[in-house]
Amino acid sequence: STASPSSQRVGGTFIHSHGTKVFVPDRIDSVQDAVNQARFSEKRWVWIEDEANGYVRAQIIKDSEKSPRSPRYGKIEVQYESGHTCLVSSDKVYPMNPPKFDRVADMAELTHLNEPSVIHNLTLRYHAGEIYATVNPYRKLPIYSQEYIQSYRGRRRGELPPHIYAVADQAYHDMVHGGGDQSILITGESGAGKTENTKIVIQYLAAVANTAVRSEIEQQILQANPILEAFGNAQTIRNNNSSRFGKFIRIKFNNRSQICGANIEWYLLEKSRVHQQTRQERNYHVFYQLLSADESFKEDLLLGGKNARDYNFTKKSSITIEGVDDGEDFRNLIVNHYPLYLYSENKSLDIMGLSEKEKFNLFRIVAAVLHLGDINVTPNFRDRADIRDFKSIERVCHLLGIPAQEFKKSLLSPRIKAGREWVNQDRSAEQVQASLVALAKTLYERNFGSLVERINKGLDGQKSMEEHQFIGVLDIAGFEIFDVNSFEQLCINYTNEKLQQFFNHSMFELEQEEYKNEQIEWSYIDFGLDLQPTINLIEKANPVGILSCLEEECIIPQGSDKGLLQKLNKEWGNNDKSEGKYQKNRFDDGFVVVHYAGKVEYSTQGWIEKNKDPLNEDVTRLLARSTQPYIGKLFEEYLHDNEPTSSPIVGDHNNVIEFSKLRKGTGSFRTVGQRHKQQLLALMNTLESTHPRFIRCILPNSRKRGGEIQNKLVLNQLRCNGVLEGIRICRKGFPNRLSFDDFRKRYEILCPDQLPADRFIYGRKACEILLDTMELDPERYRIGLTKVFFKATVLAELEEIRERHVANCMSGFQAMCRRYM
Ligand code: AD9
Ligand code: MG
Repeated sequence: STASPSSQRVGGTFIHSHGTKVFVPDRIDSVQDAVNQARFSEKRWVWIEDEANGYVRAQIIKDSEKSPRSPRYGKIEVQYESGHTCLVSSDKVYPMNPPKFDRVADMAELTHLNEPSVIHNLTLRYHAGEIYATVNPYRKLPIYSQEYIQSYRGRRRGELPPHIYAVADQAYHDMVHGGGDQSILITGESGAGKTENTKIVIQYLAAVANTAVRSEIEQQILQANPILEAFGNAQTIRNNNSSRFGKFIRIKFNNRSQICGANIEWYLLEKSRVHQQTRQERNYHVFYQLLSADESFKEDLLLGGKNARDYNFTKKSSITIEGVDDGEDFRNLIVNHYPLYLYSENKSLDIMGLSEKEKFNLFRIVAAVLHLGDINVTPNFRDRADIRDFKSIERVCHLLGIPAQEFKKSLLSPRIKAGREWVNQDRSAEQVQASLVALAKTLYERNFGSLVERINKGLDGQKSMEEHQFIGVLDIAGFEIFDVNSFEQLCINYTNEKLQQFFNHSMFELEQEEYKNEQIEWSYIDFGLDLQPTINLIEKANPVGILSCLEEECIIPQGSDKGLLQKLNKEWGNNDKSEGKYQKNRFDDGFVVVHYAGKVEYSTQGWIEKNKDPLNEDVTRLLARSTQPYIGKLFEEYLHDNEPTSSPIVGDHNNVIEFSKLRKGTGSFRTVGQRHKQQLLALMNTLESTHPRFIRCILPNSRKRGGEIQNKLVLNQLRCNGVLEGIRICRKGFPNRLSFDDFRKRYEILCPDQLPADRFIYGRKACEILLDTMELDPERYRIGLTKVFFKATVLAELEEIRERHVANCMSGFQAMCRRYM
């Protein structure tokens, strides 16, 4: 594939906005363009809001009546392309950009900056293979070749069409030239292309930032991805390789701007997938990969002769993914990245530097989790649980290095504290089942955490001492609004609310910086503040926000989901404290939060449990003393946990499960919510110290297919990913600008004879004269030191006038030609 980006362009003007340029051609070039333009100009085309399709085209037949008494007041008569005419409310009608704006590279440049125009433009670009302003193509495009990398190297943004390479290159360029640490934030909904683009950014940086020989560290960084994906990705309805965790990768550079290390931070691994998946989805890839491994390897993990159809945690949902060979993936995982048997001598292939033992331990846990899922708990007499198949227990215990009898006893009848005494309490079958599931989830998550830690150790080497600057790449799930939204959605939406606030703040900070530099009249607005009430509602400690309230409810002995909701309603329900961001929900089983992306109804069912993450502590104490050091380390905080503690013992509503005691200290947080909040605050601190860049990925259709774009789906994402929020803010400022010179060149034609040709006139003065003559409302533009700034839509109108003017001249010219031919 040798296609290279073309940037051949004919005469015209670059209009600047947000540091980017858009090209407006001077003359209409091809016949087709001229025809399109003429057709467009004949009629007044608009977009009409439409329930089913988002927006449809129509033309205005008659404007609304001015008099409020007229029945046609506020109603516009339009004709659809089908020929059908009707009256629509004027707030459902949006102006359409002339065709010359079709496929404009930067959305912010559209002069009619409205939702339908953005979608229309994205659609046109998508079909032309111009996927950046990012739209997932779902097919291989010849745009990631070496030629491409070379062509983007060191070029200024705007010189070449938008591309993820351009963003990566700018970040690198800015870092090298004294711009400090950089970050690239990639968001979008599941399947939109975040992870693919993250990999592309890292590849690009590895390609441009090294010396001739590819260093070991760069290979390690590139190889970290397949390892993380095996353990943290799974097939879902939306994406065959869906990341079930968020990550922030820091690429570290030395003072010669060479890569000298990296670090990965992870967020919110979806633990529940370990024990349940919907029918068309899968468990984490590694389960199927391991079960497709060579028999000799499986035998050591007591999986000999078995496959994914044999285990409870894998057999209930889909087993294979079209086009994916799990066996081959496993060989790639261990041979290339974990040279388990073949090349263990050969250090150069042992890219991540894991020892045999370390590799085996990772799979030891995966196998143990599979075996845990197969322990069959049955009710005994008087509702007490029993496990009849002792072999199933022995398999797990063999792998985990703990005594089987004790494990069984701890499961069926754990020690709990009653008053001052420790007593054994019998459990029901459901309770034992639940604690097995909780153990499987925790084992898997801790294994994942330990893997990332180990990868980080490899990536950091001794070279991290040289760290001078970094470029961070964030790949994290976008806003989620499902039919039923739970605690997981609150965590992810809270994250996105914070990221959006950061976006608003930094983008428009820059914008306003430019206003200041140009000394135009403008009173500063902090657009980040718009989102503050929602953020307060979620994270504040006083008044007690949602997370803190949940925290409290998890501590008190009788805490319950109902109790949580009652407290929230009491705290936030009846007053203006939340500034309208908190509302009671319809069924009284949860609440509604007004996010920037829309209202989300959360159901609070199961929150206490989800947040506390209960574990059978008798079992965790056993694990802490495992004969396998790796296992012991995963649970080391339980090692000296024999003594009754003075902190209140937390029982659940049935008062039977002994929850993790309240635990403070480094690394282990009390609850899921608290861990996430801390991590998020740390992330935001890091991001705030960088120069950020934002990439919004958009899923074109929900069928995992190429060449198709679904309007409504795209519209929803634009709303959720803040593009429309950005447009809203843009409208308040002066999004379009032209240098004095460009403005004069382009629009002088509209005011013939105003500027004397023989006399030199200073740029600013010339602009003032022209703008005066045009009788433009002074509120709609500002004259800076070097540029004229316009409110949204002003330039579009000027363009239209200019177009008509040029067309008139042309027809006059043609008439003249005809006369003389
Ligand atoms: V999730 O939140 O992890 O479920 P992502 O990460 O947003 O999601 P991902 O990057 O995994 O989505 O992309 C989904 C699929 O789209 C990939 O497996 C590819 O098949 C496809 N894709 C995405 N981007 C590109 C691209 N630039 N070129 C070709 C792509 N295919
Ligand atoms: Mg992903």
